[in-house]
Amino acid sequence: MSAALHFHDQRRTEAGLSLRDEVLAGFADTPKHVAPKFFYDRRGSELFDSICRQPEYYPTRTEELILRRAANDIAEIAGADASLVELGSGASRKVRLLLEALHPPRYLGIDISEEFLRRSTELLATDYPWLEVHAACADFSQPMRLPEDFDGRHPLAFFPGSSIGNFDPDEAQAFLGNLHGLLAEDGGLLIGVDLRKDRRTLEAAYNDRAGVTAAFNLNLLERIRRELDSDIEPDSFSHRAFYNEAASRIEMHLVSRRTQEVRVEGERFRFAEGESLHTENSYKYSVDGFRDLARGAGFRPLALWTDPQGLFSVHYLQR
Ligand code: AVI
Repeated sequence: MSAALHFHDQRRTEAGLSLRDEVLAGFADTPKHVAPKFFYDRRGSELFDSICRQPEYYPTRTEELILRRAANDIAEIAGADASLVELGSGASRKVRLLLEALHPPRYLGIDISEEFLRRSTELLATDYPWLEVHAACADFSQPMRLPEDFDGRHPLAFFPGSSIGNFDPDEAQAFLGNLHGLLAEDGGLLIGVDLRKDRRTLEAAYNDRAGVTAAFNLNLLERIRRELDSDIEPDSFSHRAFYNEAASRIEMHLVSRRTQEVRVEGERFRFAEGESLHTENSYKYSVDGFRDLARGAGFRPLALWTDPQGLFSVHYLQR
């Protein structure tokens, strides 16, 4: 364990972090839904890490390949004194490629899952003794501020993994607008964005043969059972993921295997057989479509890297 870790607790209980409120509101709605940020308890973060290693899930390894090839160019654009701020840091290994190329004076990892965040940032502090390592536990889908040490210090924000795709396009633009406000005048944003492609490749990535994505989706119900007063039975739901081409997104659902009534915190909710609980959208963009979105949030697209197959993109946006 490293003593060098600076920890900032920026959780805001009023800002939509409550699983209870989310489930009670989402189960009462038509169609039923729960926001994907609730996937990431400890088990969910571990399962996501495992998804990233599945052969069908191309985004992680493709983004790593792009970053490995582009790291020196990125370092040149960012400049020598840029602090690195990683959003949704989790167990990310990608940031190591950047740390090694940029050699920044300080790093801040921001994540919603405290345990995972502590573990991964402590490891970074151990492995890079020259680096000042900060960790902020925060829900970055809500407006937030950078800790003082990072304010106005030429930060480069890094938002990998196409997590931007988990917002609806309107929310994505609002989120990018918040980030634009968060960064100092000469700051930049390096962001990974999954690209549109054929249905087969996309659907395979969200229906891996080992069943890890299914377990990740169903863990949301396990979490409701563990953390709330609920009799929900995860076994009575099935994982479903498909490409909604018209909307340019993968949709994930949990489908009720039978007609059932579920109790949560004293309230009862009816699920018909085949009724779906919508748990995630994962939007896929064209390069131009994403650039337009970024411009709409005030950013200036400066550089772009993709892989030879055109599966994934990494954009450098200037504030
Ligand atoms: C975190 N996010 C970008 C992943 C995605 O691909 O949308 C989450 C995920 N859901 C199922 N598999 C991976």
